[in-house]
Amino acid sequence: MTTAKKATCGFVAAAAMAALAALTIACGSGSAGTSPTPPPTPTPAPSGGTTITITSAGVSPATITVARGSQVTFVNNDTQNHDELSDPHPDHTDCPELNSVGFMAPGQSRQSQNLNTARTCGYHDHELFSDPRWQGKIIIQ
Ligand SMILES: [Cu+2]
Repeated sequence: MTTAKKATCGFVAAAAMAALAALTIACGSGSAGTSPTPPPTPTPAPSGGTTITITSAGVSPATITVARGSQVTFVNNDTQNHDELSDPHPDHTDCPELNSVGFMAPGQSRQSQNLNTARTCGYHDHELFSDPRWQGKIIIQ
């Protein structure tokens, strides 16, 4: 039943009948030296307005608009810990991409995952969820 399929590659087809050893030389075994997944490049300060800063006054800006595919960076410049997660509390299911932010000690910054879906994502401080200072909205366009 399995008669054909020997000539999947022109080169092998020419040399084929010679030896079974040719089978070990797989046609498309492209063992190039390049890795298909480069390591994530650290972006210390996104210039496109995707940074949300937390101070004792609250999150700023409380509403931010970003392009689809963006990541937002939260910077905790407050003197206390913050734990920013997607609405709704306590399930955090609206925008799971935000849940990679999470806990930040003072001075720490954290990034969301790619925000690929056009929608509005609310977030809150999980441990201080009733305080509107730590709540905001990310509008993804
Ligand atoms: Cu919560």
